[in-house]
Amino acid sequence: MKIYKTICPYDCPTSCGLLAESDGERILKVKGDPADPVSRGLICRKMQRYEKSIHSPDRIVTPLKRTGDKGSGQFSPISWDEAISTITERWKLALEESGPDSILPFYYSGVMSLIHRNCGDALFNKMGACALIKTLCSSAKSAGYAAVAGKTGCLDPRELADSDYYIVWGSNMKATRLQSMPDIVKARKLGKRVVLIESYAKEMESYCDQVVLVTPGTDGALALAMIHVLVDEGLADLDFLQREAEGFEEFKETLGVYTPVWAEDITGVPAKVIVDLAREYAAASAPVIILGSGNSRHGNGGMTVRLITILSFFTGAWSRAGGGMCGCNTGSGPYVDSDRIARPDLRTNTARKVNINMLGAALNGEDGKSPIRCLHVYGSNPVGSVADQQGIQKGLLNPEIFTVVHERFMTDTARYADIILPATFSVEQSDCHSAYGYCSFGTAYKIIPAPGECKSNWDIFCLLAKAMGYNEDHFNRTEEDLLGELLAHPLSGLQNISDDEWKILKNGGVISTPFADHTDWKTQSGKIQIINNKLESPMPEYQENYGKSHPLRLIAAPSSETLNSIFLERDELIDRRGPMTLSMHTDDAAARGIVDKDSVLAFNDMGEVVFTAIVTPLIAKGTVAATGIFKTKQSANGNLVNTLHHERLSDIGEATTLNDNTVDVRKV
Ligand SMILES: Nc1nc2c(c(=O)[nH]1)N[C@H]1C(S)=C(S)[C@@H](COP(=O)(O)OP(=O)(O)OC[C@H]3O[C@@H](n4cnc5c(=O)[nH]c(N)nc54)[C@H](O)[C@@H]3O)O[C@H]1N2
Ligand SMILES: Nc1nc2c(c(=O)[nH]1)N[C@H]1C(S)=C(S)[C@@H](COP(=O)(O)OP(=O)(O)OC[C@H]3O[C@@H](n4cnc5c(=O)[nH]c(N)nc54)[C@H](O)[C@@H]3O)O[C@H]1N2
Ligand code: SF4
Ligand SMILES: [Mo]
Repeated sequence: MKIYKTICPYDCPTSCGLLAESDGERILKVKGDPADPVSRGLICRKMQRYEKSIHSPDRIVTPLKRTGDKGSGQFSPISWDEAISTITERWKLALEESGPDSILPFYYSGVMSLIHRNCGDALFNKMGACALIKTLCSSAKSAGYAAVAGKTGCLDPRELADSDYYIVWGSNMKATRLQSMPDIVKARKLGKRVVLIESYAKEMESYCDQVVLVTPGTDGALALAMIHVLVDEGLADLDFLQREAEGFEEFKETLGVYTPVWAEDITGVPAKVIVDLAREYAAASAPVIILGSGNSRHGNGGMTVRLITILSFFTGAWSRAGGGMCGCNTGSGPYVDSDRIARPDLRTNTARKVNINMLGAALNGEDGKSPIRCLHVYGSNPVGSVADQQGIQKGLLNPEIFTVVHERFMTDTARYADIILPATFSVEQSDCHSAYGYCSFGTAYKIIPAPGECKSNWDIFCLLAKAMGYNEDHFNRTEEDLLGELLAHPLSGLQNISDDEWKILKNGGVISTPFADHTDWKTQSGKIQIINNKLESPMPEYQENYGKSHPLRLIAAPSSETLNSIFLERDELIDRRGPMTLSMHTDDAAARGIVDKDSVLAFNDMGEVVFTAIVTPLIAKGTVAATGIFKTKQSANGNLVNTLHHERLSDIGEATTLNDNTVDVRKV
């Protein structure tokens, strides 16, 4: 029996270091690694029983080919040779008859370690296939933040201990930023205030001193009204703004109309609450805004984040320890050269670009481009996680489209595959991990052999490349070779680390690198960009989001028990999570004769979904929230919440607008 260091590979800001006990064949136990500089041993419930996922009896362990109708879920095992030759023959035919634009690789965040997430790019670049625009998560937030602050590092969450006032702005931290929860709890014990600005506050309410319920998609109006109060009452740090920001004077001229009374109408937040909030925020010395991604997933999401980021600069808090923003861009790294994985140099054509949020349109030829003939899905479950579920399923049923899914479990997407390839877990492969929420980086090496005939993303892409006749050396290496090459050519984030830290990376483990200098504005002009002339709307202003057709605004919130489609194989977590629920405000429920636990139908122009109602005052009026991603078999009519979501994109960042849809709801 031995204890091995490894790292959580999932899409979560921490990338926690783990200790896995193993006999070399199986993982027996998993716990948080106290030596991890970020999580310090605190990990979520999901990963405390990681071995249950790894050794789940539901794993797919051989390649499979479809034997029934598409979507019927009937498959029989085949050999790797047959799988690889079937796939590459279809690819070669499609390339010959329709060109590389007819081949669509599709991946997102199933595995976040750098090699296994990105390694397919090398093969598809060589092939000249479509390039996926990967904006399914928080690209509007990144774009909005960068529009103001460029590449300036915001707070690493470990700096939250120094803050003296906390605004948790649209984040269910209990689910998605577990390692920062102790900071919030401790801060309150020390008498510091924690305010939650949310559209759905059920999980976070008890951890905060005050809850401000805001109508989804209107946070920009709230930020503007707070700025209005700061300027109006002489609470803004004018010296700081005049010295450090571009466009402050012009922006100030526009603020007159954005009064708290104006914002009350839009946001549903009483004007007095806005005034008090602005005053408290200004009175703090080092206030921090911990920003989630929820309010960026709207048609106005980039502008909303711009406005919140601008607000964060109005008190000059950034120049004090613990003051500023957290959750945007820690400014860490880059640690390794991802081009060595993705190999953009292998591409000789200009790629056809397909936005990940518009998979249905691409598969159904609604984007006006030539037909997609081959789809290759890995590390993603688009039937569960992408907008327009019906459109995606329709595309997957098209007999002209040949679909390969590389998966660990029979997901709702895998059921539609022509060929399924069995995938590995993180402990069955080697890789490096760069946490996206912290200044940290780590390596984790293979601990146990993969069960049955499972293969890692890297191994499969190498097999496919060779069968395609691509004889670059790149495809002849092992993942350990590639990891060695990455570490041998470190980028700036690893250039000043100590010998001991190199030893950690050579043996497997996590290291932490210095926090950013929060006053080193990494923008083109070296100033904070209140006005950004590169954008279609240079002047920050209030813009409305999309959805208005139906009376209730629908948002999708993450679940504590699962992580997108990950962990759906774990009965104990699925039982805790319960049925597909839709939370709605007490008044909206009463107006529709709905009580708690009623079966309700949410509907709009896209379709209908059946949920179990949760009636609560802890949600903004006129809002409904669907938590978590489910399996279609848990749904009464096979439809999941993304049936109700349009493919529309955000204003900047080409991102998902998952929280910007409207529905009506009635009792079933
Ligand atoms: N347990 C668990 N952990 C996870 C995940 C998970 O599914 N489960 N997902 C992982 C992933 S992929 C990501 S991107 C992150 C999730 O990170 P984020 O998406 O940033 O999620 P949160 O910030 O926790 O939650 C978003 C919050 O925004 C709120 N919201 C939605 N629209 C609005 C709005 O217009 N205004 C305001 N003020 N609030 C709004 C929702 O109610 C929700 O509480 O977490 C990661 N970690
Ligand atoms: N309704 C709703 N929709 C959402 C969200 C939501 O909260 N609610 N969240 C949104 C967000 S923030 C995100 S980031 C996206 C995530 O969307 P996706 O990236 O599609 O993530 P998942 O749905 O978790 O599916 C990931 C799949 O990858 C597989 N996988 C894991 N590791 C590996 C591996 O090493 N190799 C291979 N080949 N496969 C692997 C898992 O088994 C899983 O089925 O979903 C978005 N969609
Ligand atoms: S899911 Fe998040 S909190 Fe849980 S172990 Fe992984 S990185 Fe840590
Ligand atoms: Mo995400």
